[in-house]
Amino acid sequence: IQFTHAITRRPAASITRGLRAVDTGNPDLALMQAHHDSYIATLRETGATVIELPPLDAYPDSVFVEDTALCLPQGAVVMRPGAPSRLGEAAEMAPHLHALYGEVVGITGAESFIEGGDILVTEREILVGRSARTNAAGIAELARLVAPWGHELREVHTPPGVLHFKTDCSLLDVDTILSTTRLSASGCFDGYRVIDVAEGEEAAANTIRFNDLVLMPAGFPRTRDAIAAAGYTVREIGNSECAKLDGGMSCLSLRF
Ligand code: CIR
Repeated sequence: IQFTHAITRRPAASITRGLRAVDTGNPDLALMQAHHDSYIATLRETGATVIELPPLDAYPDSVFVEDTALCLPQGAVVMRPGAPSRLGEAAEMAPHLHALYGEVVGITGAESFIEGGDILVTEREILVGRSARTNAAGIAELARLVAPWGHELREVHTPPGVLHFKTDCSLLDVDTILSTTRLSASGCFDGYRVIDVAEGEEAAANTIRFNDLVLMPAGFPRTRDAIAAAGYTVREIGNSECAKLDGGMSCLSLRF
């Protein structure tokens, strides 16, 4: 799977009010911006076009654009984030998707909630994890929207206490998934090749493969070595500030 585009959004000064499961202190905007710059430069290095949207101060978590949409080859689906403070971020993304896609549809049900961080697209199926942000109605609505595009959905479970399904896994290639053992132990990746994140390095699971590079958060040497040993070219990106808000590599872009 080759990507030609990514959409990102610059972090806003309001990032200090971003959501977090456990408070370990506020992120530093300047350092986050520096990490964000290297993230974008790395995506661009692969030849892709990266669209950098301006900061949105009204939405402290808006740097985590992945949660606002699902970008498929046939079209884009605008999400309905389950975090009340993030609901409005989806409408902010919609016009940018219309500019790049012929077909843009949206999750609209008043009871439907779903965030992009809970969705893993592989070549054979779309895995969606139920979580505190994504409910059955949201998943059912997504299934109806993507069925005409030929996609099948499979519902899986996000481990308890984990923000999103993809907090704990990522797709490295057509049939290889990087996963924490607490997630893969559920059997949800049976039939795929699984590379386990090293014990104690669970936060390394939020990694992305983007064209010929694997972007992973810095500071997880055993997992980095395992990914490199499997033949991937790894780039470590500073993630200390996003990590304070439970964010990682996948959250920071929409890729298609
Ligand atoms: C949130 O709680 O929504 C943000 N602080 C972090 C979102 C991370 N997004 C992602 O994993 N896709």
